[in-house]
Formats: sequence, C-alpha cells, structure tokens
Amino acid sequence: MRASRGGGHISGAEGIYKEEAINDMVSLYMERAFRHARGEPDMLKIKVKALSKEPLSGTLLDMVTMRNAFVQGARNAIWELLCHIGVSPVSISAALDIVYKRTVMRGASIMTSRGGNRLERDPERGIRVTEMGISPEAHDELSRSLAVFGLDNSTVKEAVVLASKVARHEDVLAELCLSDDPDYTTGYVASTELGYIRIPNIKEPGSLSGGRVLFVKDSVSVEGLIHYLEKTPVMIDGISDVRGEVSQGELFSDIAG
Ligand code: WAQ
Ligand code: MG
Repeated sequence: MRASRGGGHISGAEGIYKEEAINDMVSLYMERAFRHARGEPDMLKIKVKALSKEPLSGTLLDMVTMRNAFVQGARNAIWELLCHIGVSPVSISAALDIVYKRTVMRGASIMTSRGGNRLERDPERGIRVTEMGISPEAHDELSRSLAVFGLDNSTVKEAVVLASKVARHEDVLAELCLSDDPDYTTGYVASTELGYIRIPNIKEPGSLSGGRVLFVKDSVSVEGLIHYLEKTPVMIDGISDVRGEVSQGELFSDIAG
C-alpha cells in the first residue's frame, strides 16, 4: 500500500499474506492510510500480487530497547552503535542528515559504509523493501513475547520483520530507522551482529522527519541487492530473543564483551 498527498509520502506498508486474509489486510491498510498522522492522502494505491517464487526463510533479529530520554542521547547512541559495526564517520553523518531531514523519502537510502556514497538510483524515492512476511506461528510467538513489554503492535512487528529481511543479506552491515510519523518517536539501529536495538526519543514529538538508511559493503553488487530487497520473497519463520529495556551502560558493556 502506498498513500500520498500532492506527491508527498504519507504512508506505506507491505506484507505476505494467505489469499483468504487479503480482504481484511486491504481494509486495514486503507484504514491506516486514511487515519494517518501525516495527513489525509489524495491518492492511495494498493497492489496485490502472487508470489513469483517460494519465499526464502529467515529468522527474526534479537530485540532489545535501549533506555534513552533525549534526542541528543539517541544521536550519541547511533554514533556508538554504528561505529562499532564498522560504519565510517562520513557515512554516519550523511545518514543522520537523511533521516533527520524534514522531507521524507518513500523508501530507504542505500549507503556505502566507508565512502558514504548513496547507491539508490532515485534519491528522492529510495528503495522500497517488499515481499517480506512472517509465518502465522512465528507471528503468534512474537506477539506473545512483545506483549510482556506492551509492544505487541503492528508498527513494531512490521519494523522488525523488515529489518530482519534486510539484515539477512550478506552485503548489508546495518540499518538506521526513524519513523516518519510525528507521534512515533522510537527508532532503531539493526544489524545481524547486534540485533534490533530500539531507541526511544530518537526525535522530538511532532517532528515530520524520518527515513531509513541501509549501510552496505563498499564492494556491494547493487543490482543484486536491490533485486533481493524488492523482488525476493522472505518469510520469517523463526523468532529470537526479545528483551525489555536495558540501560545504555548495560547494552554497551554487552556489546564490548
Ligand atoms: N522499504 C524501505 N524503506 C521504507 C519502507 C520499506 N518497506 N517503509 C518505510 N520506509 C522508510 C521511508 O523513508 C519512511 O519515511 C521511513 O522508512 C519510516 O517509515 O520498534 O514506523 O513506516 O518501536 O514510518 C520503527 C520503530 C518504526 C518500531 C518504523 O517506519 C519499534 C516506522 P515508517
Ligand atoms: Mg510512517
């Protein structure tokens, strides 16, 4: 689903569903688009497409929430986490400019981890990750784990499924995400190595900025990566560890250890 107003991005969503669930999903997506905090769309597109091949299987990233009260603390944590993963200062700085900018892209930017070069063909649009889903069994297990922390909602579940598909590709080192929803101020840094790290207060309430940056190896074959992100179905069928909130000290000592 994609909703826009005057060509500007309002809302988007995608998933893999059983045929009998499609009607319900289409209504849910429409409801979501027409009640979006970014405003009322003047165009809504829904595409329903049969999978062209059997999905690859994937496992969810481990999840944890970092305790954080201020935007500056979030920015510092993003620097530390991405540096640890091996992303260069030029790339981190360029990525922060993208996700904190007021105008949002519909998709993600693909950035080389060392050089900070953007590889998406259309830098205004970005690359939309599609064809990812979660099996009903893994979904129910994830819901139960998240419910313990009051996090059993579609925003969190869709984000971790997307991040798990992205991280699964060997050329992806990390992902940075800020919701573009003015009311949603939690973002994340994700990587195979560190898992999915939720960062509260990553932006000020009311802020219209948001975005995603995928940090890739400088040697990436970009056509292959884009094909994977847009056209290779991945079904998450294994769930991982879900932890609650931990202090930054605890998190960074776990990472160092
Ligand atoms: N593929 C690539 N980029 C996307 C996609 C996609 N499928 N969906 C969204 N984006 C980009 C786009 O630039 C949006 O402006 C930006 O990401 C944010 O999208 O654990 O809600 O759908 O509490 O607003 C993360 C935290 C929430 C969840 C993410 O993103 C949690 C979120 P949004
Ligand atoms: Mg949004």
